[in-house]
Amino acid sequence: MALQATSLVSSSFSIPKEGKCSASSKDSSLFGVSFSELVKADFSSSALRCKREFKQRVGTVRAQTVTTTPAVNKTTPEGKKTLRKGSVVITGASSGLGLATAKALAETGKWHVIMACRDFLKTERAAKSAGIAKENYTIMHLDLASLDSVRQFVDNFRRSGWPLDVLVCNAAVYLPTAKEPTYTAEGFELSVGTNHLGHFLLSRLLLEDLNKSDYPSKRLIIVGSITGNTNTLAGNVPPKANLGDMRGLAGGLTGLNTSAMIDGGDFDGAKAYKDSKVCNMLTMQEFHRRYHEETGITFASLYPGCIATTGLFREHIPLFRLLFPPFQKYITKGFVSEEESGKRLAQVVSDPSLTKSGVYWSWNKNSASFENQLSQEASNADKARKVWEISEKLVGLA
Ligand code: LMG
Ligand code: NDP
Ligand code: PMR
Repeated sequence: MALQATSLVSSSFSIPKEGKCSASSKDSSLFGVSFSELVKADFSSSALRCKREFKQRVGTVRAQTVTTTPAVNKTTPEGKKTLRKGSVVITGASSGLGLATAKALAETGKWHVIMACRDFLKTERAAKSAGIAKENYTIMHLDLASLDSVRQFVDNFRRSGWPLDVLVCNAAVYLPTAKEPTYTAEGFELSVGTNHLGHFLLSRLLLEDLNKSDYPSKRLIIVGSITGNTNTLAGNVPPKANLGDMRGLAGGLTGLNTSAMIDGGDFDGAKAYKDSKVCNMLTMQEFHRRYHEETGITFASLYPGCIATTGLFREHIPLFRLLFPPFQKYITKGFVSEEESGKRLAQVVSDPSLTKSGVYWSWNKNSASFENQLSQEASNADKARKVWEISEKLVGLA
């Protein structure tokens, strides 16, 4: 009975708070949004048109250089040209969504996955136990909580000779029980420093590499979340995301003379995570506005579903970790397995029908993708510009 009642709620409930929600969403998890037309781009014809040879950028470090091939490189006996393997960098591919996505992509045989992770051994073990074939992945060290490490990763990646066709900014930390802030190498509060600022620098630097790729559909994907969107029920569970006037961000989130929180308020680890997700979603849109037309790169974000079993909740209290999966499975119905979430993100990486830029993807209960609506704050163009401008100062790009 109770389950029926909640599923009824979940199929019809939406918060009409910001004027963007439909009254009868068909989603399983209270997205409160309307469906939009999916764009059916003709991927294969653009692949055939693309004949530019991939030019190896770094010829000096021979030992680490792999042979790369142009995007359209093989001709079958019937005379049809086929696409070369795509090359995708996924941050935080050592567990959860990132690992499941790496596995899903590697299994197609069409992708080489560069797993950009802070713990090399853990990643190697994870890749092996997930059964990812050796020839389909490479591990490279990246600690997003250090801007030096981000720059080092970019150098190493360039030396490796792999092209960059898709970049997935997936890694994150969530510190819901922390009483005091902790900090990155440069002294930024750890959640926003890792989830947003580390990725901001990484994606700004690698934009150039994406731009050089001759792959027919180049993409930059930044993982967002429902809990950063206050136009949903999940986004209204306290503490709510709110960037305020960003005085804390402008002050460098140091927690010394300025606040460790973006809005300048008292430290709250759960809020810092949700704020960081808002920054992720705003950054994707600002990239789209600034670079989509000029580069043709697809910029996208997504909510992959509630993957209640991942390492993201490792810092939460044991009772939460015990109850959260059944709560999401049977009450909110927002639960999704790691495997399913990996397939979803893999779609955003490679599905020919998901080439539209500037989109925040979500999935309905039948696991069909749709363009979701972001909250007012997470779609505010002025805030996006401000996050961009402050962030580029903090990471040393401006
Ligand atoms: C904060 O607390 C912590 O303070 C912070 O440190 C951090 O951990 C943060 O987001 C992480 O959480 C959140 C706390 C406050 O939420 C809880 O911990 C909820 C536990 C209480 C459980 C209530 C019963 C729910 C159903 C029982 C199911 C059993 C399984 C339990 C599994 C628990 C896993 C979560 O949260 C609150 O203040 C509770 C009130 C939240 C209400 C959501 C607000 C919605 C606003 C919109 C109103 C619409 C109402 C529609 C009704 C829909 C019906 C579902
Ligand atoms: P996990 O904790 O399983 O994965 C997070 C990954 O990020 C791990 O690989 C972790 O590495 C890595 N990471 C953390 N800090 C750093 C760092 N400083 N440098 C490099 N890598 C780092 O969580 P999920 O798979 O759940 O999270 C993946 C993404 O999905 C996140 O962006 C999250 O916000 C998002 N998301 C998750 C939801 C969920 O319900 N789980 C819902 C919506 C969005 P290590 O293994 O070394 O710890
Ligand atoms: Mg939430 C109605 C649906 C729904 C969905 C899809 C989520 C997703 N959550 C929902 C509802 C609720 N949650 C309700 C009604 C409550 C109060 C009981 C609730 C509570 C809750 C907590 C305490 N939920 C949480 C937490 C966390 O600590 C997680 C979090 O906020 O991390 C930032 C979380 C989440 N709920 C989700 C999702 C996807 C999360 C994981 C966080 C994320 O990556 O965004």
